[in-house]
Amino acid sequence: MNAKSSSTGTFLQGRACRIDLSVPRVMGILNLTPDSFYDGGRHAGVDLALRQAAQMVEEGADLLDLGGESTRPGALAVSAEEELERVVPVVRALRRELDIPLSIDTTKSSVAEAALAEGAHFINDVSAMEFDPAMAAVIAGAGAGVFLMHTRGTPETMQHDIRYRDLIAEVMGYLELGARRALDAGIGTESICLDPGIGFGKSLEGNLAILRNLSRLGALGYPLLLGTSRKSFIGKILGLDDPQDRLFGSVSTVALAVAQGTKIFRVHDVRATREAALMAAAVCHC
Ligand code: HH2
Repeated sequence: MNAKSSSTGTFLQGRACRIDLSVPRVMGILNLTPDSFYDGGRHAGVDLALRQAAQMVEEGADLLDLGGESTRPGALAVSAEEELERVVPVVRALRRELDIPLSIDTTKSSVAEAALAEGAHFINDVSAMEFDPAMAAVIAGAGAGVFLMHTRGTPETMQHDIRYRDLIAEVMGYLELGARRALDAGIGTESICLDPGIGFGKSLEGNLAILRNLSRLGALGYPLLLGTSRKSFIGKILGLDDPQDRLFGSVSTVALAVAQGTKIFRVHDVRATREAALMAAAVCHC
């Protein structure tokens, strides 16, 4: 199957799991970090993480995304050892306690490898496997699925220069390159999902331009993941400094993205997102 034919396909293949994309899907965020911009410190440690995961499953999450390193603008990198300590015990516990596909938000192949060995199903790499040259082979070797996101620079530097000659073309080129890296390593077309990276090296206007052009990004031939949840561009438009207040703004972006064919939403608020996405899909037949 080539990339084009997979755009009309209705599933995303992970390691030993398949996500049906005939309706929009919700990826619940589970940050195991002390410093994430919204939920930092809230779910660190196995017990708190399990409780939050169970709550998201109850609310209708289709998969969970576990992160051991914040990627908010300005965040400092953490060591692989630290990230492993945060992520691996939670993957182990979740695999024991809950039946839901797990994605690991990491750019480090050693973290990906350990989490996949514990039974994780997908890797979510915010550098589209650019930062760690060993990443693609690790994912291919485990037969896992991958979320490839556009960024420019590391979280520490990505907001230093947010000017583009043609933002949409650059994002598309970067994601195509990531998909090529994946295919060359032996990851199947049906295991690749792309993400334009809202807030990663983008201005307010850039984020809005992406949200207006999701159909163009979809034409790359892979399903799209979108992460707008409670991000600062919503706060800038609505005058809401506290991420706590940005739920309604977040949910409205989800409905608009469903109308343009986006399939998976990475969010903190599972129930609100799911209901908005399903309503939008019913209206738009998508
Ligand atoms: N956004 C964040 C982290 N990982 N992965 C993908 N694929 N797409 C995104 O938009 C995305 C992501 C940042 O959000 P969050 O995890 O809530 O915060 P932090 O990076 O501070 O942990």
